[in-house]
Amino acid sequence: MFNKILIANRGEIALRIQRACRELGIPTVAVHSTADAEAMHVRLADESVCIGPPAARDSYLNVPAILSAATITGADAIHPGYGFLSENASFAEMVEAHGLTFIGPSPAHIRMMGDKIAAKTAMASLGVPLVPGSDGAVADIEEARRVADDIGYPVLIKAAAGGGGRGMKVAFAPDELEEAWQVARTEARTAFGNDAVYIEKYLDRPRHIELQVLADSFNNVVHFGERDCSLQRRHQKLLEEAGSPALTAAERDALGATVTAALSKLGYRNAGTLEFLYQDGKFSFIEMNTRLQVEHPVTEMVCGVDLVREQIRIATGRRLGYEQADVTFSGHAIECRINAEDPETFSPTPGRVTAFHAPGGLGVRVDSALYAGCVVPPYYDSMVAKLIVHAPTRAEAIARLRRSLAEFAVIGIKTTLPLHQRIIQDPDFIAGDYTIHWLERFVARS
Ligand code: MV4
Repeated sequence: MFNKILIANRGEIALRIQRACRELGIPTVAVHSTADAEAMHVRLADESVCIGPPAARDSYLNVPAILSAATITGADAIHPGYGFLSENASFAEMVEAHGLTFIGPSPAHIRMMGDKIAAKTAMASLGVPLVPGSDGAVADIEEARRVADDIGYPVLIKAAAGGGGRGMKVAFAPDELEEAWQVARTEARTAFGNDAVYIEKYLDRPRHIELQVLADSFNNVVHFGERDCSLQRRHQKLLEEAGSPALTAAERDALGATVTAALSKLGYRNAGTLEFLYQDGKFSFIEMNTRLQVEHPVTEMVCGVDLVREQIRIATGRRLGYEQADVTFSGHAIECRINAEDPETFSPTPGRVTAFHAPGGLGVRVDSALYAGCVVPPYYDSMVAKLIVHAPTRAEAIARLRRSLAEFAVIGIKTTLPLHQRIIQDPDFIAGDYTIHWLERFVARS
């Protein structure tokens, strides 16, 4: 086991990782910017190192400062959390070049999945279903036209270096293709410095369903079921569920069997999430995330697993020690992301939290680094808390969510708590009847 772990992150996820480390008896090092000197993740760590000024590029993305902090404190592993350096293959390589362990997948797998074309090519060759589309990159408009005519309109042009919704353009008919092609290429080149693009059939009303996996260093791979992350606005998720209200246990088992077999052949290691679009009873792989995700707690609640503990054990070379048949699913979990944002305009609302009261009771979990008197700085992501509820059925989880949201008090700054209260009262939400487009329309009509 590691002697000391440096956590290269801030906020609630830094606390989440500290908690797993503490239960394993491993001391932690926090890193922080000057803006976070009073932050909870610094206060709760065994040691802390200031790594730079507020701007993330000078602190939480400052690789030399983070590696120096690990060296001077004698840390032997780095957990990157999510965001920041978590999917930076070069960072993972540098961590290993310094004789430290990167708690995550191999740099080669991080790099492969960062290239959406390489990811799709690999998954297709391993039998994972894809959306109909181009076989790899599309070189020019003539080829784009042939592919689009072949798969049929509407089509979506995507950047190989994209992901998370950046660099996508739809063409609903042949006369829109050339314009979409030019815009997508130019955006890919300017945003990512890589103008490689590919084409897919555009699915018009999918759900966003992702599968959580863990893999050890001996090609043992297990999955922990799906999360439904369809409730998003501008590619920012607001609420996630495990399991999906749209799937049967048989559909989950079949997808899980395909995915775990594929990742075992690929030699993938540590935690990963495969993103699928689900429409008309079919799953289509779109991307793979090679990090711990924000919404991992809903999976932890229904499976009774500590995913961060598992990540750390895997990184030390331990075997998983259980099989797919040992993973069981119990009840239903829902997570609300509470952001420091105006619930109507979504503009960020940094500032001082004058009072803070988190809900509690059976089946309620709050992951947050807020405390009464803390300051939410303006420099980072606006998510300040995650409220996760777990109950035997989805209906009971919604009831528990309603009472927990009513108990939750974050005073001094506006948050998205009132928006969640409205969402969970909507008949479509209560029926589980929504796609990736539902929330944008809900926000627009209210
Ligand atoms: C799609 C799609 C429809 N058809 N691909 C957006 C982010 C990136 N991860 C993939 N995305 C999409 N790919 C095909 N072939 C619709 C989206 C999409 C989306 C996907 C998941 C969650 C939210 C979304 C919001 C808008 C569009």
